[in-house]
This record gives sequence, C-alpha cells and structure tokens, in this order.
Amino acid sequence: MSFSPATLPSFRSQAYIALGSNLGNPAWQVQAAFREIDDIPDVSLVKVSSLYRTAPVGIVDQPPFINAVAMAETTLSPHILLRHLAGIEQSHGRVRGERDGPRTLDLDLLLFNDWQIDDEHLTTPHPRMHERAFVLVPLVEIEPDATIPGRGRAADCLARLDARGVVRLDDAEAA
Ligand code: PH2
Ligand code: MG
Ligand code: MG
Repeated sequence: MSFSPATLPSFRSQAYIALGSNLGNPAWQVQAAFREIDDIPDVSLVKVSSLYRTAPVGIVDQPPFINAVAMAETTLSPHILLRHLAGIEQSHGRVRGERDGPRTLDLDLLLFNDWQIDDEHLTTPHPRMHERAFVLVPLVEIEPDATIPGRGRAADCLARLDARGVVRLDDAEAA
C-alpha cells in the first residue's frame, strides 16, 4: 500500500519564542502577544513563562524590559512561523530602530526542534540566547531540561551568567 501525504500525520514541531518589550505598557504588549501567537493558524501555545522585569542589555540607557518565553507547537515551517511573528511585531507598532534599542514588541525564534538553521532569514538556535539571562531564566522556568544545540544545557549556560538583573514580575511588585 502507498501513503498519500494527506493521510500522514502532520509533523508537529516545538518552537520556543522569546518575547520582549520596553515601550508602550510592556507587560500588556507581552500578554497580548501570547494570545496572538496562539491565534496564528496551525500554531498552538503550550507553555508560557512568568513575566520578568529585566535590566536592558546592550544599550543600557533605555527603559527596563519585560521579557518572557513561550513554547508553541506548530505544523508550520520555521520560516513561515517567523513571518507570522514579524507580522505580530508590526501590528504592535514595531519600528525598526537601532540594534538593541527600545521596542514595543520583539519576538525572537529561539529554538525550533533541535534544528540548526542558518540562512539569510533565520538562525536557530538564536545566536546570542546562551549568553542572555533575560532569555534563559524564563526558558529554564518552563523547560528545566532545555538544551541549546551546540551549546549544551540552557541551565548550565545560565549558571555561568549574572542573572541579578532578571526579576519575576510578581516578586518585583511584592518588593
Ligand atoms: N533585547 C534586545 C537588547 N537588549 N535587554 C533586555 N533586558 N531584554 C531584551 O529583550 C533585550 C535587551 C534586543 O533584542
Ligand atoms: Mg531580540
Ligand atoms: Mg528580534
């Protein structure tokens, strides 16, 4: 017997997405983006981290960020998913300004399965994720055993960093 493509089960991928905002009510931007990711056709949101208030990295003279990480399952290709994420950024009024500068919403594809992709549109794992506590703290919260292909365990990468600038929002408000 032969299989036609329609009878094959769809291949579901796991995508880890970093969310960041430091303009225009950042916590609202991130919460809205969780819903909008879930609303992408053929994407379902499976896990979301807490929200974290984080000290800006790179250009330090800008407002603090709200950061989080989401895990979604999808039958989309990584490049199509990336296009949808860029559309959500644009719908939040994202203007491409200076690198590392302030933004209403930044959605970065961190990991797509264990695939190592490197082309003009997309690099996974995200090339700087292993050195950013504002990414690794929420990632390890939702996936303690996450591994970054080529870099090892996310938790081990995090242990080498100073994470004092990354504070869970509930804890920040309680303080
Ligand atoms: N994003 C950047 C540059 N610096 N710093 C923090 N704390 N959080 C971010 O999301 C962030 C940053 C560029 O994407
Ligand atoms: Mg980014
Ligand atoms: Mg980005």
